[in-house]
Amino acid sequence: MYPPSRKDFISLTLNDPHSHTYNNGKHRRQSCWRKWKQLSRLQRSLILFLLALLLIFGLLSYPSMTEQWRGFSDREDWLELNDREVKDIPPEVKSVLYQAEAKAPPPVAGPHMGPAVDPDAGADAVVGPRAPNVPILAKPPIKNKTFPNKRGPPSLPKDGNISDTVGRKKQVQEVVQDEEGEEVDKEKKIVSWRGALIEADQATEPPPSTNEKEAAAPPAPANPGDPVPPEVSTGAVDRLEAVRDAFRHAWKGYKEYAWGHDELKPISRSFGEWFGLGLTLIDSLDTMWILGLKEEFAEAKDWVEKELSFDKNVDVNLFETTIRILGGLLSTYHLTGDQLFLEKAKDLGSRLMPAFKTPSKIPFSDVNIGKGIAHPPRWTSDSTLAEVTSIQLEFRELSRLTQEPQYQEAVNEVMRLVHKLPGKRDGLVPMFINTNSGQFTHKGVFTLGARADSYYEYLLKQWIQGGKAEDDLLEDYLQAVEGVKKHLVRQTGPSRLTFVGELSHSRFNPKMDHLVCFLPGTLALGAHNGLPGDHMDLAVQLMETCHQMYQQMETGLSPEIVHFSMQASDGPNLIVKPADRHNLLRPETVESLFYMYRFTKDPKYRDWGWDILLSFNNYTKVPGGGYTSINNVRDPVNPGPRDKMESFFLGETLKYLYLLFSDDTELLSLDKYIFNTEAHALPIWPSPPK
Ligand code: DMJ
Repeated sequence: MYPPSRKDFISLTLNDPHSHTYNNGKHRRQSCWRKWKQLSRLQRSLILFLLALLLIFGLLSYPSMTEQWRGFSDREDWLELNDREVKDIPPEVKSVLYQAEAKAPPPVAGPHMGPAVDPDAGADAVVGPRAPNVPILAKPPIKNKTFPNKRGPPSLPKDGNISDTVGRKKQVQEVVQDEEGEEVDKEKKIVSWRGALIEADQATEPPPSTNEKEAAAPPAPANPGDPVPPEVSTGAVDRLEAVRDAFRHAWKGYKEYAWGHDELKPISRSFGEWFGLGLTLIDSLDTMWILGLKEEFAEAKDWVEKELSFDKNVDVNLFETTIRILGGLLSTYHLTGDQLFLEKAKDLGSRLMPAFKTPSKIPFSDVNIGKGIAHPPRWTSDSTLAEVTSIQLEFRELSRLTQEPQYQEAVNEVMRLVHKLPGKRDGLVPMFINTNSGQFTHKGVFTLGARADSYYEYLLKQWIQGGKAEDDLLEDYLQAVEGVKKHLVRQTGPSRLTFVGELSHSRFNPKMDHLVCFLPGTLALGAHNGLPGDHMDLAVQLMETCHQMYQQMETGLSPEIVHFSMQASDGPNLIVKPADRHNLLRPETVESLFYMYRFTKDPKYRDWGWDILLSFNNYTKVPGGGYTSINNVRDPVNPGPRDKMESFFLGETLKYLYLLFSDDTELLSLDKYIFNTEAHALPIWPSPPK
C-alpha cells in the first residue's frame, strides 16, 4: 500500500447565511459586492493575499506536474503512461522532450562513487517475472510491452525546430537519415541519436561518411521507417564472437575519436580527459589480449611504447590510477611477458609513492606524478576508505616483481592501521578516514556500496593473493561478512528478494547501489577457497537480486541505485527514484555472473549475462562506434545517452562477459589468478617452499 500522496492546499470558505436566496446572477453579484464592502480592510487584504498565493502556487506546480508526466516520476504516472501508446504523443512534443532530456545536466556521479545526490522524489516501480528458485513476483513483466524496443532514433521534426529548441540559430537546411538510423544534418553537421543532439563540429575529427557500414550494426528494417527488432537471445549465435564484436565496436569509436585520450565521448565523437594518460587504452590492453584481438593489441602496445609518458605535471587520483593503469600494466605484463609493461608499471608505481607521505601513513587521494607532490581533495583532509584499502593487490605485486619492498610496506601499513582502528561495527567500516589523525570519520554510516565496496573485496583477495597466510585479513573478512548478514542483509516484503541495504546511525535504509553486485562474486570466491558454505548461499540469493535489477527494467539494464520495498504486500519489490535511473555500463553484475558460472556451471548465469549484453547492444551502442552511458533505464524509447564510455566497460564489463561465455576454465583460472577491482588479472603467489 502506498500512503495517499500529500497535497498542499489552501481552503478558503466564505460563509454566507443567505446563500439560499441567490436565485439570479445580478442579485448574487450585488450581494457579493456588499459582502466584500462589509469586510474590514485587513480581511480584504488577507483574502487578496490568499488568492495571489493560490495563483502563484498553481503556476509553480504546473512545470513540476509536466516534469512528472515526462519522467514517469511516480508510480501512478508511470502506469498511466504505460497504458497509452507512445505514438499518441505528438511528434513535436516528443522531440522537445527528448532534447530537454538530452540537455539536462546528469546527476553528479563518479564512476566509483555513485551519485552524489539522493533525492527523495516519488518512486516508480515495476514488477517482473518469476525467476527460477525465487518466490513469486506479483505480475508478469511489462518490459517491452507498451514501449516498443525501437532501435532507430526518435522521430525528429525536419523543419528546423530542433535547433530552435536547443537555443541555436535556426540554420538547419536538411536532415538526412543514414543507414544506421542516426540523423545527420548536412549543413550544420548535427548528429542525433536516441534523443542526443550534438554538433559534430565539437568532435576532434570529422564524423565518418553517412554511408559508412558497421560490421556490428543491427539488421536493416524490412521497410524504411520500420522499427528494427531488438536483438534477442536465440541461443544460436556465438556468444564469444558477440563479445568480440562489441569490443571491436567500442574500440572503433575510441580509435577514431579519442585515440590516446582517457575516455571516448561517442555521441559528440570526441574525447574526455581525466588524467591525460590514455586511460581507456591501458584499461583495455589485457582484454584485447584475452579476446585474441591481436591487431588492436599491437596498435595499442605501439602507443604505450612510443607515446605513454608518466613524466607529466598532472594530478591523478591514487586509487583510480592504481586499479586501472598500474593494474592494467601489471596484468598485461603477466599475460604477455613483455618487459615494456613492467617498466611502465615501475615508473608509475614510484611516481605514486608520495601519496603515502602523510602524518598518519593513510595516503592522500591525489598525487601530481610529475612533481611528486600529493594532497587531499580541496575540501577535506579525509580519504575514502575503499580508495586507501583497494590499492594493495597492485602495490604488493609490484614489490614482488621488482623486489623493492617499499610498495608493499606502504600498503600493508594501511591495512594494519585499519585492522586495529576503533569505529567498526561487527567488521563493517565507515566510509572515510582522516589522513592526519588516521581515524575514521563520518562514523555510523555503513554501506557495501560506493566508498566502501572494494575494502571488503580486497580483504579476501589479498588473503588469496598471499597464499592464505595473512590471518588478520581473513579475520577481518569473516567478521565483515557476519556484520553484513547481521546489519545489512534483508528481504523484500512482496517476494522475499534478498538485498544488502545501508545503515545510517542505526537507521536501516533499504537502498542498494549497483556497485554492491560485486558481492555475490566475492562471496562465491571465498566459498571456493574454503570459507563457510553459507557465504555461497548468500551469493546465490544476491545474484538473483542483481539479475532482477536488470530484468525488471524496461531496457533490461540496471539503474545505478535501487530501493527495496520491505512492506508485506503484493506490490513491487524494486523502486527506482528518478535521479537513480542512469546506467554507466558498470561491470559488477556480469563480474559476479562470471564467478557464479565458474563455480556452479549453472547455465542460467550465462543466459542472464547474455541478456545484459543484448541490452547493452540495444540501448547503449552508438552508431559509428562506441557505447554510451545512459540517463534512463526505464525508457527504452529515449534512454538518454550521456555521451561517455567509461574505460571500465572495456576493461571489465566486456572482459567478464567473455570469460563468462568461455568454456576454457584454464583461461585465467581462479586457482591461479585473482582479479583486481578493475578486472586486471594478477597471479596468486606461489607458496614459499616449506
Ligand atoms: C571500477 O572502476 C571498479 O570496478 C571499481 O571498483 C568500482 N567502480 C568501477 C566500476 O563500476
